[in-house]
Parts: sequence; structure tokens; C-alpha cells
Amino acid sequence: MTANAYIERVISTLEEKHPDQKEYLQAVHEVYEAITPVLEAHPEYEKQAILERIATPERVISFRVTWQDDEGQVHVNNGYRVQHSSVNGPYKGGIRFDPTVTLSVMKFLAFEQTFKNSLTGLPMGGGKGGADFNPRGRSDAEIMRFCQAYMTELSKYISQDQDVPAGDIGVGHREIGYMYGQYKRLQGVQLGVLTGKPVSVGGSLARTEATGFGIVYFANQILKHNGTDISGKRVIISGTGNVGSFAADKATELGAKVIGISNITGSVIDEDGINMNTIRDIAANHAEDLSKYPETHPNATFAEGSIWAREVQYDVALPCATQNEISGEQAQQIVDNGVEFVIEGANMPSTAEAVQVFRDNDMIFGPAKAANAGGVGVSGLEMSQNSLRLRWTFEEVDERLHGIMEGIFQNIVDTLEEYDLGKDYATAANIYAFKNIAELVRIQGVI
Ligand code: 2IT
Repeated sequence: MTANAYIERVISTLEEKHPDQKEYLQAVHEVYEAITPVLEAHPEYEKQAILERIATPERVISFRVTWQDDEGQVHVNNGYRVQHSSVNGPYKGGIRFDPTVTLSVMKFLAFEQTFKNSLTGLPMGGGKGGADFNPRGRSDAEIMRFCQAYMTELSKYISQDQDVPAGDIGVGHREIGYMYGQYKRLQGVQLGVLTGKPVSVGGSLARTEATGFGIVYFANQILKHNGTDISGKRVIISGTGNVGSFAADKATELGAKVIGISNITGSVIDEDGINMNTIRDIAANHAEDLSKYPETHPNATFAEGSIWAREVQYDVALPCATQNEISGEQAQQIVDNGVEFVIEGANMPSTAEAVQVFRDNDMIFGPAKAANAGGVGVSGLEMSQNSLRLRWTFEEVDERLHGIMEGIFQNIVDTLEEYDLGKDYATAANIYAFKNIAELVRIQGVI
């Protein structure tokens, strides 16, 4: 079979097997449509079923999470851990607590994570976990009971050498702290079994900032590769969580003007530059209600709905909220707004339609699996520090984060040249990561 016929056969088999797993199919499709030249150079990959083996998770764990709320009501949620690939080391990837969690979302994230982790150059396989639990409005005691119930089941499948979860949407220091405590109660002390830990219990300095900082380091590298840099640029960011808020801080520090930010309540445009202290205060004390922002910043405007639907002129878009947050129509609005650079902060924030619009309009596009790899990169550094039984300074970790993002960018640039890809950073990232993983699969035999 030709390379393309092999790819089409694998994709259509996956579609037949998993017709409801939209996000998973989307993620696999996006990678596999980029790798034709690699398969052409390796016709033996078909007989070895390399595409099937890379797309199919090694193990999917699905379990019930039962917990009691403060009124005594018992609830049941669906918990997951997808152990996607161990070819590059222990399964590694975050845990997400969000009502949108499904098996398809877990499988797409675990697949993406495998590629992302390989891009960091650190020895980490790929995994992802989570539950369809909505932490919004829950008391601290309820969060603790949920985390303990989730970890009671998960603890049977993870260890610091086999599978190392971290945080993601809905899971921060507090949740990792509770899950770490519960793991320890059940299995004994294993400092490296989770990353993103509170610094006082073995977490790494700069882990909280790492994803957002890394996105801006990567964005700046792309801008420089295109003859400019982020200083003086008008930037819009979706998401006020760790990713979006620290991306905003770093962009501002490097001289950009963040003129807009959004969360689930809506978006704010502030031509004076978004004040992140106000945003953090709203997140912590006002149920994230961004409509409060103009009360203290009268030049700003608030609107409900997606920030990507807003008509405003800017240069750089950093989608840092969640998967498929940019529709095709919104991508066209981004193009019409004169945006030149879209750098993905969230995992797969652009729908397939949006990616097509960006391609058709020659948008300079930084793919998530490269741009947001700084988070898991510093998780890798947290594992190193835990094994070494020491702690690096914030500056030292930040310096290494810089090095990781530069290394990723350099490998992408080398791949652009090798495959004559122009400025198609997404295809280059997919090719580079796929080549690495495919070789690791081959080397380790038929298992
Ligand atoms: O999407 C991601 O890369 C993460 N949620 C971080 C994973 C990790 O293990 O730090």
C-alpha cells in the first residue's frame, strides 16, 4: 500500500471502532495527515503496524468514583486514567476534573501528551487522567473527599517509576496535595509519584508558571524566526487559569500589551492593557465574573461569549482555555482582525475547521504540543529533583525551561528545512515527534 492508503486505512478503522470518540479521532487525524513523508521513507512501518500501535493506548483504566457531599448526598462520577504510551518512559500527564471529561477527551489528551512529552527531549511516556466531576462551587471538604476517592482507585495503577500524573484543568496545588496525601496513606511515601505538588511537599519552583511562561518563550521564538518579536505586540489570551494568567504575565514582562482576556463568564478588552491583579482578584473573590472588571477599569469593555468572536485589531492570539474553543467562523474573525500569529496554549484549542482557515490564510501557527510543552517539561524537572533529593532555585528551573523550549523550537526548524515545509511549524512538530516515537516502538520489539 502507498503511505497515504495506509494512513487512510488506519483512520477509517479507528472511525469504525470508535464512532463516538470525536476528539480522539480529531487528534489522531491531525498527526497522521502530517506524516506521509516519514511513512514513504519507512514502508516497513505498515507491516509492523506502527500507526495502529501508536494510536492505540497501551491501557485504559476506567473506574467509579463515589463520594459524599457536605449534606450527606452520595454522588457517582466516572474516573479515568489512559496509559497511552510507555515507549519513552513512565506514563506522564495531567489529571483533569471537569464536567466535559469523557473517554474520548481522555484518549485525545493522552495521545497528544505522548507526542508533546517526546518533544521535550526528556524520558517521559504519555498518559492522561481525570473525572467528569465539576469542582465549581464545591467546598474544600468536598474537594478533599473527591480527591481521596479518586486516588483510592488510581493508586492501584501508578508509581513514581510507572505512571506519574500531575494537574490539569480543575486540578491545582490543593487537589494534588490531597491526592498525594491519599496515595501516601495507601502506598507509602513516593515523592515522585505526582508532579505539580505544592513546593512545600516536594514540588518544583516555577512549575505553576511553566506552561504559561513556556508558551510565551515559544511564541517569541516563532516571532523572531519571522523577523520580529513579542515586544510591542498586541496580544489576546483566552483562559484565566494557570496557563493563561502566567502567559499574560510573561508577555507583559517581555514588552507586549495584553489587551484582552476571557474565561467562562465572558471576555474583557482593555486598551490600557489588562490588569492581571484585577483578574486574579476576580478569579479568587468574585466567582470569576469578568463583568466586574470595568467597574475598576472604566475604559474596558466586557462581553459575554467567546473572546474569539470579538472584532478588535491585534497581532498575537494565545488560546489558553480548552479543546476546540475556536470554531471555523471564529478563526475567520481572528484572520479578519489582522492577527498574524496564533500560538496554542491549551491542548487542541483549534477545531479542524479553524486549522483549515488558518492554513488557507497563511497564519503563522504554533501547535499546542510544542508551545505548551513547558508545563510537562518542568514536571520532568520536578521528577529529577525528587530523585536527586534536592531543589533547584526558581531561576535555575526557569533557565532549564528556556533550554527545553529552545530545543523544541530548534528541532522544529531543522525539520522544516529537512522536509522543505516552509513555515508549517505544526507539520514539522508532528513529523519530528512521530519519527522519535515510531523508532522507539520499533526498537522495543513486538509488545
Ligand atoms: O497538558 C499538559 O501537558 C499537562 N496537563 C501537564 C502534564 C504534566 O505531567 O505536567
